Amino acid sequence: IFEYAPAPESRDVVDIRPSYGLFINGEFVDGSGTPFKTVNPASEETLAEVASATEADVDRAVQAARKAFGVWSALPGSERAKYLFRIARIIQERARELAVLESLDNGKPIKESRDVDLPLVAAHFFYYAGWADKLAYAGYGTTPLGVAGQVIPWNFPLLMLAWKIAPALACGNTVVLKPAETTPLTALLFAEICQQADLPPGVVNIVTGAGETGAAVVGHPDVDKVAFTGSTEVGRLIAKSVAGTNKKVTLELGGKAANIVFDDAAIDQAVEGIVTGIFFNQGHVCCAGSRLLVQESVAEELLSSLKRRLSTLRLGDPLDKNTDIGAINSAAQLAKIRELSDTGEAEGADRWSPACSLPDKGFWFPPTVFTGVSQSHRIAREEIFGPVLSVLTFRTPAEAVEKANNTPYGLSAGVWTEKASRMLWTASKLRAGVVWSNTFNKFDPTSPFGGYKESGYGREGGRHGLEAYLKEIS
Ligand code: TXE
Repeated sequence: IFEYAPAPESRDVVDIRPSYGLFINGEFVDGSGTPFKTVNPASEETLAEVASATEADVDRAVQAARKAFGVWSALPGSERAKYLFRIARIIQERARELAVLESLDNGKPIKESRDVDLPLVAAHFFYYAGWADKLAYAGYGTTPLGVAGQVIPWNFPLLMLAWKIAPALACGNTVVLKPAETTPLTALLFAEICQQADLPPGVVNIVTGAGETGAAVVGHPDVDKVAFTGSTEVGRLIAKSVAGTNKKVTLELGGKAANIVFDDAAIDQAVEGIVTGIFFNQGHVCCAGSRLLVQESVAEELLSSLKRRLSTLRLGDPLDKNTDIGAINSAAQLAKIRELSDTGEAEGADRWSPACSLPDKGFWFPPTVFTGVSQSHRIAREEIFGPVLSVLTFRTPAEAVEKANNTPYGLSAGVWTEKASRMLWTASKLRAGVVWSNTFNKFDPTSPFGGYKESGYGREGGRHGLEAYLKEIS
């Protein structure tokens, strides 16, 4: 750890209200449930009190969305595009405010919310705005589904909102979206942006609350499409609850991605990719490269280089522009990371973290590497969703593929090699929705994203992401 001068971003760029209502039919209204508090995970201070939507509130939101569907779906695609372009531009104009609020509510470093999340959020609205008047050429039907019920997690609050809302609106659907209970604030600021863009009332509705609110959205009989990103457990519940209905469903669930490093890889480049793969966003990433599979002959060299690199990471205040590792999003998530890491040690793996002091207040976990991990260990099988890397070794490409695929998940993977033939062979054998080659955690609105096996089904992003929001071609 080396010395550096703190460079804090100003918290004053964002005006956080003491309390927030639900956003229904273009207005902020009271919720009927007991309001809840959202806290800054880096300090545990309360940021705001937020309304909780009951089943009756969700019903009001769905009715508003249903009514707005008539108007919105009847607009020519070029008119819908204008609104989406306007929203995209306002997001760019207010990017600093949104990034600071995202870091305050989520705990992620400002350099990530500012340089990764916000540019991608705007890019999704620009990208799907571009599709709105070209759907007929895409080879899909051009008829929207109706009202989309969307439930999102806390790891990329605004980006997950963009993944869900931008394609839904471009295709002519209206939405009722429920943000996660630990990170509702940027979705509520987005609601203000919808007002600023003069979006017709009811096209976007935001209902805040816990799991019960999410269940009410998903279970509402007048919702035509369900889009969920979150845990595999809740994904299963949702799949069961919509079984037998006509609702179209996409589920984006957990992961346990392998990041495979072959002996001919550019080691320094691979080290950067491993760091990005698992320590980006504190490892709160469904496609995180949480299992490093390294070829035995280069394992020692790679690990010592990785440990050196980890010793330069700065953990601390998410609003400091130098910070690489921010806070864990909640006490519950911290408890889960601790529990699984302790299991790693108890099952015999070797634990290592760079010297780093953790702040007294807030939820923190140091970057952690486990070596000597075997495939049966819980830390090799279960999603930790934190800054914890499990290292396994392999001797042959076939063994690498066998280990990489030995997981109930199948969201993503990374392959590091200078040989194109090896890259292509390995990628073709991996059962994962995304395979990155000599890079990791690269996202782009033009690329489809989604899982195999217990990582869910359906694709979001790119041209494929439109399919989820349109009726099949008849
Ligand atoms: O997820 P939940 P949690 C994984 C990760 C993490 C674990 C638990 O491993 O440690 O899940 O996180 C709403 N019907 N991922 O508990 O509960 C909930 O309010 C409808 C991976 O936060 O799945 C929130 O808005 N909705 C993941 C959203 O679902 C319900 C991202 C996600 O919360 C509901 C997050 C219900 N019955 C966690 N119960 C990824 N794929 O990126 C809860 N919700």
